[in-house]
Amino acid sequence: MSTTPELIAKLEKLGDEFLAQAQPLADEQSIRAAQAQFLGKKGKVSELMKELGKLPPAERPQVGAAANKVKEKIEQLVEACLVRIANAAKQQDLARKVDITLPARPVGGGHLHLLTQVRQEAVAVFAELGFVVAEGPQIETDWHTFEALAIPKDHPARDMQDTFYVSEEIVLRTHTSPVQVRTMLTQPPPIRIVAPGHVYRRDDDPTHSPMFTQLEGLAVDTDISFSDLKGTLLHFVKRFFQKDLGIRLRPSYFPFVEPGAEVDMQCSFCGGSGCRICKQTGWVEIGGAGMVDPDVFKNVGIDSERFTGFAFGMGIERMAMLRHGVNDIKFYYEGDVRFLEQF
Ligand code: 2NL
Repeated sequence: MSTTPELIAKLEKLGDEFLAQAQPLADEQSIRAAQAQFLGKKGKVSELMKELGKLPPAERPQVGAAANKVKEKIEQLVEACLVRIANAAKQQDLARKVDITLPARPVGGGHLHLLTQVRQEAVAVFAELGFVVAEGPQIETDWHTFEALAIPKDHPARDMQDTFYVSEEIVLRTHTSPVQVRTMLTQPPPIRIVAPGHVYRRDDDPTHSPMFTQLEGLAVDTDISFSDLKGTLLHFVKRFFQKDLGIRLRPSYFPFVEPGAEVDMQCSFCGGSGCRICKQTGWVEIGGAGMVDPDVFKNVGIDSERFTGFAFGMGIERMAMLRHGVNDIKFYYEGDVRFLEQF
Protein backbone atom coordinates (compact mmCIF):
# COMPACT_ATOMS: atom_id res chain seq x y z
CA MET A 1 0.00 0.00 0.00
CA SER A 2 1.56 3.29 -1.15
CA THR A 3 1.37 6.71 0.39
CA THR A 4 0.30 9.65 -1.76
CA PRO A 5 3.87 10.87 -2.46
CA GLU A 6 4.91 7.32 -3.33
CA LEU A 7 2.01 6.88 -5.74
CA ILE A 8 2.74 10.21 -7.41
CA ALA A 9 6.40 9.21 -7.79
CA LYS A 10 5.36 5.89 -9.36
CA LEU A 11 3.07 7.68 -11.80
CA GLU A 12 5.77 10.12 -12.77
CA LYS A 13 8.18 7.25 -13.37
CA LEU A 14 5.79 5.76 -15.94
CA GLY A 15 6.59 8.59 -18.38
CA ASP A 16 10.29 7.72 -18.47
CA GLU A 17 9.48 4.04 -18.54
CA PHE A 18 7.31 4.54 -21.63
CA LEU A 19 10.01 6.57 -23.31
CA ALA A 20 12.60 3.86 -22.70
CA GLN A 21 10.27 1.22 -24.12
CA ALA A 22 9.06 3.18 -27.18
CA GLN A 23 12.38 4.69 -28.25
CA PRO A 24 13.74 1.62 -30.07
CA LEU A 25 10.42 0.79 -31.75
CA ALA A 26 10.42 1.35 -35.53
CA ASP A 27 6.83 0.83 -36.66
CA GLU A 28 3.46 2.29 -35.79
CA GLN A 29 1.93 -1.03 -34.76
CA SER A 30 4.39 -1.67 -31.92
CA ILE A 31 4.14 1.93 -30.74
CA ARG A 32 0.37 1.59 -30.53
CA ALA A 33 0.82 -1.65 -28.58
CA ALA A 34 3.10 0.11 -26.10
CA GLN A 35 0.57 2.92 -25.81
CA ALA A 36 -2.15 0.42 -24.87
CA GLN A 37 0.16 -1.21 -22.35
CA PHE A 38 0.43 2.11 -20.49
CA LEU A 39 -2.83 3.91 -21.14
CA GLY A 40 -5.29 1.09 -21.92
CA LYS A 41 -8.09 -0.06 -19.59
CA LYS A 42 -5.78 -2.63 -18.00
CA GLY A 43 -2.68 -0.52 -18.58
CA LYS A 44 -0.06 0.54 -16.06
CA VAL A 45 -1.66 3.90 -15.30
CA SER A 46 -5.06 2.34 -14.60
CA GLU A 47 -3.35 -0.27 -12.46
CA LEU A 48 -1.82 2.40 -10.18
CA MET A 49 -5.08 4.34 -10.07
CA LYS A 50 -6.74 1.35 -8.36
CA GLU A 51 -4.91 2.41 -5.22
CA LEU A 52 -6.53 5.85 -5.31
CA GLY A 53 -9.52 4.64 -3.28
CA LYS A 54 -7.29 3.66 -0.39
CA LEU A 55 -5.93 7.20 0.08
CA PRO A 56 -7.46 9.88 2.25
CA PRO A 57 -10.06 11.68 0.13
CA ALA A 58 -8.35 15.04 0.56
CA GLU A 59 -5.20 13.75 -1.12
CA ARG A 60 -6.88 12.07 -4.08
CA PRO A 61 -7.10 15.15 -6.38
CA GLN A 62 -3.33 15.56 -6.19
CA VAL A 63 -2.84 12.00 -7.41
CA GLY A 64 -5.51 12.45 -10.09
CA ALA A 65 -3.68 15.50 -11.38
CA ALA A 66 -0.40 13.59 -11.48
CA ALA A 67 -2.10 10.79 -13.42
CA ASN A 68 -3.52 13.22 -15.98
CA LYS A 69 -0.10 14.77 -16.41
CA VAL A 70 1.58 11.45 -17.10
CA LYS A 71 -1.20 10.43 -19.50
CA GLU A 72 -0.68 13.63 -21.41
CA LYS A 73 3.07 13.11 -21.44
CA ILE A 74 2.70 9.59 -22.83
CA GLU A 75 0.29 10.82 -25.53
CA GLN A 76 2.88 13.38 -26.56
CA LEU A 77 5.60 10.74 -26.64
CA VAL A 78 3.41 8.53 -28.85
CA GLU A 79 2.97 11.43 -31.28
CA ALA A 80 6.70 12.13 -31.26
CA CYS A 81 7.48 8.47 -31.95
CA LEU A 82 5.04 8.37 -34.89
CA VAL A 83 6.61 11.48 -36.40
CA ARG A 84 10.04 9.91 -35.90
CA ILE A 85 9.18 6.73 -37.83
CA ALA A 86 7.42 8.70 -40.62
CA ASN A 87 10.55 10.79 -41.08
CA ALA A 88 12.76 7.73 -41.05
CA ALA A 89 10.65 6.14 -43.82
CA LYS A 90 10.87 9.32 -45.87
CA GLN A 91 14.65 9.48 -45.43
CA GLN A 92 14.98 5.87 -46.53
CA ASP A 93 12.92 6.64 -49.61
CA LEU A 94 15.04 9.67 -50.48
CA ALA A 95 18.26 7.74 -50.00
CA ARG A 96 17.23 5.08 -52.53
CA LYS A 97 19.78 5.14 -55.31
CA VAL A 98 18.45 5.68 -58.81
CA ASP A 99 20.80 5.05 -61.72
CA ILE A 100 19.92 7.90 -64.03
CA THR A 101 22.46 6.66 -66.59
CA LEU A 102 20.41 3.53 -67.40
CA PRO A 103 18.98 3.64 -70.92
CA ALA A 104 15.25 4.36 -71.05
CA ARG A 105 12.83 1.63 -71.98
CA PRO A 106 12.33 1.97 -75.72
CA VAL A 107 8.99 3.38 -76.85
CA GLY A 108 7.74 1.57 -79.95
CA GLY A 109 7.26 4.02 -82.81
CA GLY A 110 4.15 3.67 -84.91
CA HIS A 111 4.13 3.46 -88.68
CA LEU A 112 1.74 3.33 -91.61
CA HIS A 113 -0.35 0.19 -92.00
CA LEU A 114 1.06 -2.30 -94.51
CA LEU A 115 -1.88 -1.74 -96.85
CA THR A 116 -1.35 2.02 -96.72
CA GLN A 117 2.35 1.58 -97.52
CA VAL A 118 1.63 -0.72 -100.45
CA ARG A 119 -1.08 1.57 -101.73
CA GLN A 120 1.21 4.62 -101.56
CA GLU A 121 4.00 2.71 -103.32
CA ALA A 122 1.65 1.58 -106.11
CA VAL A 123 0.27 5.11 -106.53
CA ALA A 124 3.84 6.47 -106.65
CA VAL A 125 4.68 4.20 -109.61
CA PHE A 126 1.63 5.41 -111.56
CA ALA A 127 2.40 9.00 -110.57
CA GLU A 128 5.75 8.65 -112.36
CA LEU A 129 3.75 7.88 -115.52
CA GLY A 130 1.61 11.01 -115.14
CA PHE A 131 -1.42 9.53 -113.36
CA VAL A 132 -3.02 11.61 -110.60
CA VAL A 133 -5.08 10.30 -107.66
CA ALA A 134 -8.85 10.68 -107.78
CA GLU A 135 -11.19 9.92 -104.89
CA GLY A 136 -14.92 9.65 -104.41
CA PRO A 137 -17.66 8.53 -102.00
CA GLN A 138 -17.79 4.97 -100.63
CA ILE A 139 -21.57 5.21 -100.38
CA GLU A 140 -22.60 5.51 -104.00
CA THR A 141 -25.59 5.63 -106.26
CA ASP A 142 -26.61 2.56 -108.18
CA TRP A 143 -26.17 4.60 -111.36
CA HIS A 144 -22.47 5.56 -110.76
CA THR A 145 -21.64 2.06 -109.53
CA PHE A 146 -23.40 -0.10 -112.10
CA GLU A 147 -25.61 1.65 -114.63
CA ALA A 148 -22.97 3.98 -116.07
CA LEU A 149 -20.57 1.04 -116.38
CA ALA A 150 -23.02 -0.89 -118.53
CA ILE A 151 -23.56 -3.47 -115.82
CA PRO A 152 -27.10 -4.62 -116.57
CA LYS A 153 -29.72 -5.12 -113.85
CA ASP A 154 -29.44 -8.92 -114.10
CA HIS A 155 -25.62 -8.99 -113.97
CA PRO A 156 -24.27 -11.31 -111.24
CA ALA A 157 -22.15 -8.46 -109.80
CA ARG A 158 -25.39 -6.72 -108.76
CA ASP A 159 -26.70 -9.76 -106.97
CA MET A 160 -27.86 -9.27 -103.40
CA GLN A 161 -25.15 -11.79 -102.62
CA ASP A 162 -22.40 -9.38 -103.69
CA THR A 163 -23.64 -5.87 -103.03
CA PHE A 164 -24.46 -4.11 -99.76
CA TYR A 165 -27.60 -2.09 -100.47
CA VAL A 166 -28.25 1.00 -98.34
CA SER A 167 -31.53 1.53 -100.18
CA GLU A 168 -32.94 0.66 -103.57
CA GLU A 169 -30.77 3.28 -105.30
CA ILE A 170 -27.83 3.59 -102.86
CA VAL A 171 -25.06 1.00 -102.42
CA LEU A 172 -21.65 0.60 -100.80
CA ARG A 173 -19.37 0.74 -103.83
CA THR A 174 -18.23 -2.72 -104.93
CA HIS A 175 -15.29 -1.30 -106.91
CA THR A 176 -13.70 2.14 -107.29
CA SER A 177 -14.98 2.55 -110.89
CA PRO A 178 -17.62 5.12 -109.83
CA VAL A 179 -14.69 7.44 -109.07
CA GLN A 180 -13.61 7.20 -112.72
CA VAL A 181 -17.21 7.69 -113.83
CA ARG A 182 -17.43 10.88 -111.77
CA THR A 183 -14.12 12.10 -113.21
CA MET A 184 -15.23 11.48 -116.80
CA LEU A 185 -18.51 13.30 -116.10
CA THR A 186 -16.79 16.42 -114.82
CA GLN A 187 -13.46 16.59 -116.61
CA PRO A 188 -12.76 16.50 -120.35
CA PRO A 189 -9.99 14.24 -121.76
CA PRO A 190 -7.06 13.85 -121.59
CA ILE A 191 -7.61 11.87 -118.36
CA ARG A 192 -4.98 9.89 -116.48
CA ILE A 193 -6.15 8.91 -113.01
CA VAL A 194 -5.73 6.19 -110.42
CA ALA A 195 -8.52 5.60 -107.91
CA PRO A 196 -7.37 3.78 -104.76
CA GLY A 197 -9.77 3.09 -101.92
CA HIS A 198 -12.00 0.83 -99.87
CA VAL A 199 -14.66 -1.24 -101.57
CA TYR A 200 -17.34 -3.52 -100.10
CA ARG A 201 -18.73 -6.90 -101.03
CA ARG A 202 -20.90 -9.40 -99.21
CA ASP A 203 -18.09 -11.91 -98.84
CA ASP A 204 -16.51 -13.16 -95.65
CA ASP A 205 -14.28 -16.24 -95.69
CA PRO A 206 -10.54 -16.98 -95.33
CA THR A 207 -9.75 -15.45 -98.73
CA HIS A 208 -12.40 -12.69 -98.81
CA SER A 209 -13.13 -9.77 -96.54
CA PRO A 210 -16.38 -7.71 -96.71
CA MET A 211 -14.18 -4.61 -97.02
CA PHE A 212 -10.99 -4.52 -99.06
CA THR A 213 -8.84 -2.09 -100.98
CA GLN A 214 -8.71 -1.61 -104.73
CA LEU A 215 -6.68 0.44 -107.08
CA GLU A 216 -8.15 1.20 -110.48
CA GLY A 217 -6.61 3.22 -113.27
CA LEU A 218 -8.07 5.05 -116.27
CA ALA A 219 -6.49 6.77 -119.26
CA VAL A 220 -8.60 8.55 -121.87
CA ASP A 221 -7.13 10.43 -124.81
CA THR A 222 -7.35 10.73 -128.59
CA ASP A 223 -5.11 7.77 -129.41
CA ILE A 224 -4.91 5.42 -126.45
CA SER A 225 -4.28 1.83 -127.58
CA PHE A 226 -4.19 -1.63 -126.06
CA SER A 227 -0.39 -1.55 -126.26
CA ASP A 228 -0.42 1.57 -124.01
CA LEU A 229 -2.35 -0.53 -121.49
CA LYS A 230 0.11 -3.39 -121.73
CA GLY A 231 3.13 -1.07 -121.47
CA THR A 232 1.65 0.70 -118.45
CA LEU A 233 0.97 -2.57 -116.60
CA LEU A 234 4.37 -4.03 -117.48
CA HIS A 235 6.12 -0.90 -116.21
CA PHE A 236 4.07 -1.04 -113.02
CA VAL A 237 4.97 -4.66 -112.29
CA LYS A 238 8.72 -4.17 -112.87
CA ARG A 239 8.85 -0.98 -110.84
CA PHE A 240 6.60 -2.08 -107.99
CA PHE A 241 8.28 -5.48 -107.52
CA GLN A 242 11.72 -4.15 -108.45
CA LYS A 243 12.33 -7.24 -110.57
CA ASP A 244 12.39 -7.93 -114.29
CA LEU A 245 9.07 -9.79 -114.33
CA GLY A 246 6.90 -10.33 -117.38
CA ILE A 247 3.12 -9.99 -117.68
CA ARG A 248 0.53 -11.71 -119.83
CA LEU A 249 -3.01 -10.68 -120.72
CA ARG A 250 -5.61 -13.43 -120.99
CA PRO A 251 -8.85 -12.64 -122.83
CA SER A 252 -11.68 -12.16 -120.35
CA TYR A 253 -15.00 -10.41 -119.98
CA PHE A 254 -15.96 -7.35 -117.94
CA PRO A 255 -19.13 -5.48 -119.00
CA PHE A 256 -17.35 -2.10 -119.02
CA VAL A 257 -14.40 -2.95 -121.29
CA GLU A 258 -13.99 -4.36 -124.79
CA PRO A 259 -11.69 -6.14 -125.30
CA GLY A 260 -11.16 -7.23 -121.70
CA ALA A 261 -8.34 -9.20 -120.17
CA GLU A 262 -7.18 -10.79 -116.98
CA VAL A 263 -3.69 -9.65 -116.00
CA ASP A 264 -1.09 -12.17 -114.83
CA MET A 265 2.48 -11.51 -113.85
CA GLN A 266 5.40 -13.86 -113.41
CA CYS A 267 5.48 -15.05 -109.82
CA SER A 268 7.58 -12.67 -107.74
CA PHE A 269 8.46 -15.44 -105.27
CA CYS A 270 10.02 -17.97 -107.65
CA GLY A 271 10.63 -15.68 -110.64
CA GLY A 272 8.48 -17.96 -112.79
CA SER A 273 9.99 -21.37 -112.03
CA GLY A 274 7.00 -22.56 -109.97
CA CYS A 275 6.31 -22.53 -106.22
CA ARG A 276 3.61 -22.76 -103.54
CA ILE A 277 2.43 -19.17 -104.15
CA CYS A 278 1.83 -19.60 -107.91
CA LYS A 279 0.70 -23.21 -107.49
CA GLN A 280 3.62 -24.36 -109.65
CA THR A 281 2.40 -22.37 -112.68
CA GLY A 282 5.00 -19.56 -112.54
CA TRP A 283 2.20 -16.99 -112.99
CA VAL A 284 -0.07 -15.14 -110.55
CA GLU A 285 -3.17 -13.13 -111.36
CA ILE A 286 -3.03 -9.48 -110.24
CA GLY A 287 -6.20 -7.98 -111.71
CA GLY A 288 -8.24 -7.16 -114.77
CA ALA A 289 -8.06 -4.60 -117.55
CA GLY A 290 -9.31 -3.61 -120.96
CA MET A 291 -10.30 -0.85 -123.37
CA VAL A 292 -13.19 1.29 -122.11
CA ASP A 293 -16.40 0.13 -123.76
CA PRO A 294 -17.98 2.76 -126.07
CA ASP A 295 -21.24 2.30 -124.13
CA VAL A 296 -19.49 3.58 -120.99
CA PHE A 297 -18.20 6.63 -122.88
CA LYS A 298 -21.73 7.27 -124.13
CA ASN A 299 -23.10 7.13 -120.57
CA VAL A 300 -20.65 9.80 -119.35
CA GLY A 301 -20.88 11.99 -122.46
CA ILE A 302 -17.49 11.30 -124.03
CA ASP A 303 -17.35 11.02 -127.83
CA SER A 304 -16.14 7.48 -128.53
CA GLU A 305 -15.39 8.41 -132.16
CA ARG A 306 -12.76 10.89 -130.96
CA PHE A 307 -11.52 9.27 -127.76
CA THR A 308 -10.34 5.85 -126.65
CA GLY A 309 -9.25 4.72 -123.22
CA PHE A 310 -7.93 1.87 -121.15
CA ALA A 311 -8.83 0.91 -117.60
CA PHE A 312 -7.49 -1.59 -115.11
CA GLY A 313 -8.19 -2.74 -111.59
CA MET A 314 -6.22 -4.61 -108.97
CA GLY A 315 -6.48 -5.52 -105.30
CA ILE A 316 -4.09 -3.89 -102.83
CA GLU A 317 -4.36 -6.83 -100.41
CA ARG A 318 -3.20 -9.14 -103.20
CA MET A 319 -0.27 -6.81 -104.06
CA ALA A 320 0.75 -6.75 -100.39
CA MET A 321 0.44 -10.53 -100.24
CA LEU A 322 2.68 -10.96 -103.29
CA ARG A 323 5.19 -8.43 -102.01
CA HIS A 324 5.40 -9.66 -98.41
CA GLY A 325 4.10 -13.25 -98.44
CA VAL A 326 1.07 -12.52 -96.25
CA ASN A 327 -0.95 -15.73 -96.50
CA ASP A 328 -4.25 -14.75 -94.86
CA ILE A 329 -6.30 -11.65 -95.61
CA LYS A 330 -7.54 -11.47 -92.00
CA PHE A 331 -4.09 -10.34 -90.79
CA TYR A 332 -4.61 -6.99 -92.52
CA TYR A 333 -7.67 -6.09 -90.48
CA GLU A 334 -7.15 -7.76 -87.08
CA GLY A 335 -4.82 -5.06 -85.78
CA ASP A 336 -2.48 -7.58 -84.14
CA VAL A 337 0.66 -5.55 -83.42
CA ARG A 338 2.87 -8.65 -83.77
CA PHE A 339 1.80 -8.80 -87.43
CA LEU A 340 1.70 -5.07 -88.12
CA GLU A 341 5.10 -4.22 -86.67
CA GLN A 342 6.89 -6.52 -89.14
CA PHE A 343 6.39 -4.02 -91.94
C1 2NL B 1 -10.39 -6.51 -111.43
C2 2NL B 1 -10.97 -5.93 -112.66
C3 2NL B 1 -11.22 -3.88 -113.81
C4 2NL B 1 -11.90 -1.85 -114.81
C5 2NL B 1 -11.62 -2.58 -113.69
C6 2NL B 1 -13.00 0.24 -115.48
C7 2NL B 1 -13.48 1.44 -115.01
C8 2NL B 1 -14.15 2.25 -115.89
C9 2NL B 1 -14.34 1.88 -117.17
C10 2NL B 1 -13.86 0.68 -117.57
CL1 2NL B 1 -14.77 3.73 -115.35
N1 2NL B 1 -13.19 -0.12 -116.74
N2 2NL B 1 -12.34 -0.55 -114.62
C11 2NL B 1 -11.77 -2.42 -116.06
C12 2NL B 1 -11.36 -3.73 -116.15
C13 2NL B 1 -11.08 -4.49 -115.03
O1 2NL B 1 -10.94 -4.55 -112.65
O2 2NL B 1 -10.14 -7.67 -111.38
N3 2NL B 1 -10.17 -5.69 -110.40
C14 2NL B 1 -9.62 -6.16 -109.17
